[in-house]
Amino acid sequence: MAYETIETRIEAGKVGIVALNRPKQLNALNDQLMDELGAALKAFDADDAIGCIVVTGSQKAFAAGADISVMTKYSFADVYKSEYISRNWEHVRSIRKPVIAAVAGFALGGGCELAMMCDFIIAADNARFGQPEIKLGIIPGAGGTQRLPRSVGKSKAMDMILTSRMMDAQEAERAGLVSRVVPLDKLMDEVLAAAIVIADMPRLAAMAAKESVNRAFESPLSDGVMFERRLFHALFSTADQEEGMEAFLAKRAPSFSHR
Ligand code: DAK
Repeated sequence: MAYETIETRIEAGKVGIVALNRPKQLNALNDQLMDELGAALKAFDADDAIGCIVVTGSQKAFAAGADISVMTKYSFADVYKSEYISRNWEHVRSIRKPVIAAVAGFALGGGCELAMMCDFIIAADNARFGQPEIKLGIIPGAGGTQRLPRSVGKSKAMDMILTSRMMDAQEAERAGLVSRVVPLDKLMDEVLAAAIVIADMPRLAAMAAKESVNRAFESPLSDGVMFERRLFHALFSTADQEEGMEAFLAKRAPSFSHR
């Protein structure tokens, strides 16, 4: 499929990369981009060769938020009737393979929310995160008021959302918003290395781990632990569980079949 607002490629035969590509608008997110991103993510998710997906932007901007030039024309009736955001912004949440956000530069508003919808964020040392919607007379609307406090705690989330201040990469790492910070010129190398490690893991275990960690955000502890326990039990029916344990005991490298 030919895309106009994103670029896709496959690295090492097993990692799907989606790069947002509206450089003049700092990758501001519009309907076309979100539709194309959704289509690309779903295609990689359905491709058996792919074991991990990376969403990234440019060195200057992961994404500077929803496209303000589009939003400025909307009324309540427009956004409510057309299910603005809900209808095509949350595809990433339905992807079952692990998705890493590789963030350099600005990740603001919907851009920060998109990064938080991914499974984890690796940031370049020039990354800046923020939810500046309040300056536009709105609030974060793609999950920012919910995911940011779960990541960085209530106090810091309130500080960012109410003052609109940006968080730099180091603060984001200290606060737990990002898993690691790497030099800008090493970002894609580091992310690709992590993505290859994940892609080489037994696929069913990686998918189950993702599903179980995400359940921690959606349910009380006892329900989450029960969900984890059931998936843990289920993995004993996979060929890769047998292979992984036999290989460990035989002191050899495992050969996973992803079944
Ligand atoms: N939308 C459209 N264009 C944008 C943009 C954006 N979000 N951000 C930047 N651009 C454009 C600029 O207008 C400029 O275009 P030209 O003037 O060259 O034509 C170009 O990108 C370069 O930007 P700057 O000249 O401003 O570059 P600087 O380096 O000086 O500044 C900046 C970079 C990122 C600090 C600045 O561009 C900026 O503050 N941008 C806006 C950031 C922002 O406010 N983001 C939040 C957007 S609101 C909803 C759910 C979710 C949302 C909405 C509704 N519902 C459920 C209904 C989400 C909302 C948002 O994300």
